[in-house]
Amino acid sequence: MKITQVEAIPYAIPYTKPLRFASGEVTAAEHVLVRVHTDEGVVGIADAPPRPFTYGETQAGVINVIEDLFAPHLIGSSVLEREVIAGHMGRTVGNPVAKSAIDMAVWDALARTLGVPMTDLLGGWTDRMRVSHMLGFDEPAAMVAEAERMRDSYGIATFKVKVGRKPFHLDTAVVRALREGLGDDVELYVDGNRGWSPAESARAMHEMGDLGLLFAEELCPADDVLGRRWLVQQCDVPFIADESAVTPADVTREILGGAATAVSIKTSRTGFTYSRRVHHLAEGLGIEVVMGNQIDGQLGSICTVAFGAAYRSTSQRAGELSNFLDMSDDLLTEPLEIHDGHLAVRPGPGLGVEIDEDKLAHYRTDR
Ligand code: MUC
Ligand code: MG
Repeated sequence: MKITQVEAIPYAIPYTKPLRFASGEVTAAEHVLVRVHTDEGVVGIADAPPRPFTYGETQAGVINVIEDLFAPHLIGSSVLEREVIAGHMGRTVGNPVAKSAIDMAVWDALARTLGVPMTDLLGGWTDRMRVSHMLGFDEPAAMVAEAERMRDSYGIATFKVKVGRKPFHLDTAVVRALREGLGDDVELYVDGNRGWSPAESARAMHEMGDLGLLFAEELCPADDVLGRRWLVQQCDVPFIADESAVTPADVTREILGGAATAVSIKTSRTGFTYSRRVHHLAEGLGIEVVMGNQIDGQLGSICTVAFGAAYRSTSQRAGELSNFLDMSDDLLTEPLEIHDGHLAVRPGPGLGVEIDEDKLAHYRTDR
């Protein structure tokens, strides 16, 4: 079970439909595929999607930190030593996406070595999750058409609407059009990616008060400390901490400080090791969790559903699992499929997915 090699491979796959939101935009998946090889010939895989606008990481930076700082320590370690590996990576500050990809690739190598599916190894609660689709900025009619397409083609009935534009009426008009167009059977929630001030957020939430929203997420910066607490206190739906709560300690601080009342778990930024800690913490605090999306491709999405399906509380709400539908292609031999609004885990050992070597050769950018 000893690690013999670590690969960090950059690749780029264009989006058919770029995603735009208050803190940035993504037009191509410029990610890093991480592969951890063991002396038994097992290969664990995971994806690192750098998000400079959220965590400051870049594709080149992810590769550098893995090759220069993490890989030398990993070589010779056992894939059972997940806590030792996490502890060593923890000596480097930041870099959540790079650390998480290593962590999940090590877990995948372990699960493949044991011959068990990842969800079973993590917790084994269920084998699928309901899917929530993220709608990026556009005109109201285009966003309604997109949601209808997702509902009609994939059975998706939960939508996270990107908000945070100025003036805020641009976004409240979209949410109203979605509710009117799709009716009361769909679940809607909003994510501001810190785009509004606390006062704008409060006014926008008031204006959408009759639209039956499920949650509000990161409407204003958590650094607006008192303003955000004031906003959260008057919010009548759970207020999700996403990019303001990257570590378990951040979650504790944000929840106890009144900056949020729920948390988004993203395996791309907390791997499996720290996502478990966030999940346990949320259970102890008695707050809701949502499995979030770091603008993941198919490999990242299978990690999210593998974790989300493993536990009762992480599989209650729809998980953000459909971003890959907006990409022009992907790297897996058998593409993920969403049916009846659900994404299932793969039954094989580990994550149960394999990389298509021809596709990787085509999209990798280091050769
Ligand atoms: C989200 O939930 O915010 C956009 C920025 C980011 O870091 O993740 C995405 C989705
Ligand atoms: Mg968010």
